[in-house]
Amino acid sequence: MNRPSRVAAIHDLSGFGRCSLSVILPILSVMGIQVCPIPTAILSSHTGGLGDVVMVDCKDYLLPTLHHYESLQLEFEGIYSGFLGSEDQVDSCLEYFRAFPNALAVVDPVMGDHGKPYKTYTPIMQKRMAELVRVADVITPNLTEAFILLGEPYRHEPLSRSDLKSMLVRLSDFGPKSVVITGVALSNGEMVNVGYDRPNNAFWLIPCDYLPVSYPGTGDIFASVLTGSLLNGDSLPIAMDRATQFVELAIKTTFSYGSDTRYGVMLEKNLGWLTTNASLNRYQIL
Ligand code: PXL
Repeated sequence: MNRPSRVAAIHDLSGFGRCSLSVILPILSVMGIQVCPIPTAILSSHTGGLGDVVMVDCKDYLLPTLHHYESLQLEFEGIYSGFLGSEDQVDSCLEYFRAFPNALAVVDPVMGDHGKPYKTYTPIMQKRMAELVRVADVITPNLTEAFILLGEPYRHEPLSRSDLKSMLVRLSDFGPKSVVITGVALSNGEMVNVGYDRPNNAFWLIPCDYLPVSYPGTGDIFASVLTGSLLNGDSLPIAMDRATQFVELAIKTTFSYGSDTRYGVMLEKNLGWLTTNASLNRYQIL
């Protein structure tokens, strides 16, 4: 193949606040991957505390767009879904995954954070997201989303390594070969991202430097770097390491400016790091 890998990115387009397609496009592009954005909804900003958001649901856009791409006989090496605007978009995403069975199927089951679902994620939406997870190769829930998928109440207390291994295995029982859970506090006080590579029965842990601050969009940034890295041939732990280090760099850069956290991380200042192809070795065995 003499063209860059191509990914269909089925996410919302939030105009302000640096999340979803606004960060996925530059990240995958700088990693040498062609992104075809397929907006699930258009919003004036993310829904995390910026007042009355204007939202247009693109539910009638997804399937005709798939049919157009099929008529062009386009090939995709990745199909990557995230924030969905409404329930029936789950069916449209399932059609995309079905149409490109050889593509890496990445589902970021965007549903909530800090123990709570996002405003637009009703219990029905949460249930339907679990259906999408079943057809994925890779899923990247944060801890809140992992508990929602497992149908268990959120646990605020730190988790043990064996709790996490059990969660990873039970999530991969849904179908995905690779499961990554982000933003986990361990019993020893460490913040980590953890992953499971089912075919190799390998559990991985990437330590994160903790700062007492949280920005919207960091889950989207993590999942896009992970997706780009996997498509570029990295192993799961190396891809997790790259994604973790990039999110950490973006957070630390932004934190140093003391900007309004609702505006997201200053991605523009750090994108270049993704072109360096640095050697990474921070991963550990979970
Ligand atoms: O980053 C997750 C996300 C994506 N899309 C929208 C959001 C959020 C998180 O708040 O509101 C519209």
